[in-house]
Amino acid sequence: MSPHQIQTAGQQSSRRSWAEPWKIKMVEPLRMIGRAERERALSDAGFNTFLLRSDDVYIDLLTDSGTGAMSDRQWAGMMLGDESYAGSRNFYHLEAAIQEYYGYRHIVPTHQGRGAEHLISQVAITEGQHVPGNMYFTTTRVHQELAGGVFVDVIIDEAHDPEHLHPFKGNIDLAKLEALIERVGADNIAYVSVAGTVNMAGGQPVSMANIKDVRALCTLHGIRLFLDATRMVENAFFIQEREPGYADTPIAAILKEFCSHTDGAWMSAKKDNLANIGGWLAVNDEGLYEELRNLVVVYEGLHTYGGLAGRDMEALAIGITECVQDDYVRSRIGQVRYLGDLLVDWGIPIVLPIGGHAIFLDARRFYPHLAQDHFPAQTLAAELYLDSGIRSMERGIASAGRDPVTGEHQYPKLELTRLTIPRRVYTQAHMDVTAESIKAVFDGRGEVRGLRMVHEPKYLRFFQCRFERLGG
Ligand code: PM9
Repeated sequence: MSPHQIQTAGQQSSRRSWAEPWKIKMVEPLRMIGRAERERALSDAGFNTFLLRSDDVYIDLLTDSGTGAMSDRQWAGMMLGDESYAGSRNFYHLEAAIQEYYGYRHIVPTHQGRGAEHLISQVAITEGQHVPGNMYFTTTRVHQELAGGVFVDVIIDEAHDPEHLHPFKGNIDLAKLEALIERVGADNIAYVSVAGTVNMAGGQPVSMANIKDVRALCTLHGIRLFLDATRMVENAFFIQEREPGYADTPIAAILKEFCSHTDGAWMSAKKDNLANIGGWLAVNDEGLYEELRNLVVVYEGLHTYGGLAGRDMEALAIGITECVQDDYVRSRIGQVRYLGDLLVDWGIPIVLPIGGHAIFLDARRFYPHLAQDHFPAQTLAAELYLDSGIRSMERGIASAGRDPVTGEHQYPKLELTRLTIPRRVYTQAHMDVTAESIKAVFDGRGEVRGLRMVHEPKYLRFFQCRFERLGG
């Protein structure tokens, strides 16, 4: 473990390397286009990496969402798809897997995470109610706002500091939550929205102690507590590693214990669950389930498929059993750390501690001469693509969008460029190539000018907005 990493409960004194608990059976060729073609591709994409064609990308670290490699068992499961409109047997496999590993009673499948966010927001939020959460996430917040909710950030302050080494930077600040309850009243709080891990903070975990405290506070005030379980398996790994008393508890058991402190969860199954598409909602309350099961037929599909093919549900059910295996999670996070450690050793500013799914470059420290209005994190993503064809994602001012009341840009403290590691896809050599390209961009940082936004869509603007280089 390198010196910038925090001390952990189960830390080994002698070096023992991790290796992936799988071998490669099928490969997909990669193509690297030349610098002049990359210039053209980036300009055609309006300097937005979401608008690049994947054929023009070399190593794709845009997202870990739906980009993982499925196992031979998952592919075999695809052949067992029961494509009946109603009551597909694959739904019952999925339901059983979620019940076994996450522990919730009732399951509603959705086409992906935001389908689930839409349903829970429509059912659980009344116009004007507040929704406290541990930092915003783009799609989560937009659905809460479209349902009339007002998102309130109640994460601990350390989460907004990219250099702070707090072991659980995803924790909810109990004092902030209590102050909100005091100010608006428990009836004006739709639910508490807790994500494990916290994507926008750098993939930072929530501790078991914190979720228990939040649970107790919610119970005291009669407020529901829902979990964004998208990367909760990775969160469980950090609890095992860092929280006293969990070093010998399997990740699967930690996951189930954590979920038991919440009333339900929504899920983008394209991440932890190792599926290329899919999502789900899970709740314990019978009445709430009845409402969700009814609404899903309006927006997604019947309650036994929710927008998914039978074969996708089968692959997802198998992915759930695979993603909670300790050796798999250790190697997955080990690969993220491998990349992060290289960058730290070379003095490149990243969010610490290194999180679960990605390395987040700190664009403020990378380009201290660029104002936030000039989109430093977007600029960095563009420069990295130009250098090597590696695709990353902006997680700063463009992602934060505008304040729904004032219409002004929201200025997040964190201005980050995310290098997201797909699951079971790239090798250590790809991480080396990535780190070397970042180093080259870092060495040329002084000459870089920023961007200005020239096209801005109304919703989730970061996906489709376009930029031009400042100064032409
Ligand atoms: N996250 C990501 O790349 C997909 C694109 S949004 C930039 O990080 C959380 C914590 C997520 C998430 C998606 C969703 C929505 C909910 N919660 O993409 O609709 O990270 O399946 O899930 C993305 P879907």
